[in-house]
Amino acid sequence: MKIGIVCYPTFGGSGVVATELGKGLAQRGHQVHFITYSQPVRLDFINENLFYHQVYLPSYPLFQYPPYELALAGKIVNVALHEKLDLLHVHYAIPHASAAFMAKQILKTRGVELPVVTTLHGTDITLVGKDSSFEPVITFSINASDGVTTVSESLKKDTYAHFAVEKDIAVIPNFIDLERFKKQKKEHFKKAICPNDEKLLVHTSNFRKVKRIEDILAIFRNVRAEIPAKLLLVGDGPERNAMEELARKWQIADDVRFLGKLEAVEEVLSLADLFLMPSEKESFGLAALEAMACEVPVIASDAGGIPELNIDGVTGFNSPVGDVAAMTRNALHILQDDMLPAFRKNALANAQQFDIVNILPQYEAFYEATYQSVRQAAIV
Ligand code: GMT
Repeated sequence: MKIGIVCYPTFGGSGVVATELGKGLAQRGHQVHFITYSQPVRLDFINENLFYHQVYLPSYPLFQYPPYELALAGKIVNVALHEKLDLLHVHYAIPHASAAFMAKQILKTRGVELPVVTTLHGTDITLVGKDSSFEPVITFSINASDGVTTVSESLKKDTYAHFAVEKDIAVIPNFIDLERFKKQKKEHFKKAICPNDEKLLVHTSNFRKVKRIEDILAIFRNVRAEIPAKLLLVGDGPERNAMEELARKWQIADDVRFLGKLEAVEEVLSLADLFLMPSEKESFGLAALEAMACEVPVIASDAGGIPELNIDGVTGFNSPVGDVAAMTRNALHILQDDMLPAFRKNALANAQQFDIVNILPQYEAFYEATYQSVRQAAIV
């Protein structure tokens, strides 16, 4: 198939899922065309089946808010016509689903029927999307998509709860490349960070409010009061400065390192004893899956889709959002030397069911079904 993929090109989240999906599809012989405003971070190799089309946004003094959605719709039309796309897959509803709808209507006037699949990822539904300024457009463009998927059962439920969506939603969970995300031998690196065999706690995210970084620091402070421990924080975002200040205020800064954005996150995860994800909302928790694939148990909140991934008492623990005391207790339980190996083993075993090899065919089957149903409808 010739597949167009629209996504955010950024580190983490939906952009990573979309890019890894496109790379996997290209390896299986599909021709994949990425359409984004800059080259996706994980689009780090090129082959004969991978193409990248940049969306340019002309500037004009009148535009206080440059109309990205129009430029994107125009680019989709252009790529669909010239590359003869069979299907378009958009990741994250805002503004990709409505740009896809506009492109689809324009293409119709040129005799081209472009099937559109929309994958909802999380905050496009649970946070930003349900804001009254976006809600009518999101509802409309989900219903106007030819196929809709969510990354967890929980997000599917939230979509039906917050929007008047009539379409069937298929759940296709996020996935991981186990060839890349596996525990690597990094003893020298671990010794450098934890010279006295301290336990190492890790968190990776975009440092937005929704990730509750303050809870991470609070859990760490409590754990460190009981056992020698260090904390590595990977990523960057709006909360970072305030959290650096808080670490200094709580006098734990010497044992906390903010590493910023990192490409090879699997190297850091390979050192970790525990991963922390106390998020306010989390439709799936891809970062936790990456940790589990590197044999790291997870202490998390029970928000959204996390319990579908992190099995309570088996691969880690899930507690109510904000329950720092429970999260601390559970962290200390897992970090006991006689507990850790079993939790590590279970984390890896559960991560294996999300192997890209198992999930990619689900997307292929969904594309095929969507393509056929659009074709049938066009014939009738
Ligand atoms: O807010 C974020 O964490 C980024 C966001 C995104 O779409 O880029 O992540 C969401 O999508 C990820 C990939 O499907 C999920 O693993 C995350 O759980 C989800 N984040 C939230 O729901 C907060």
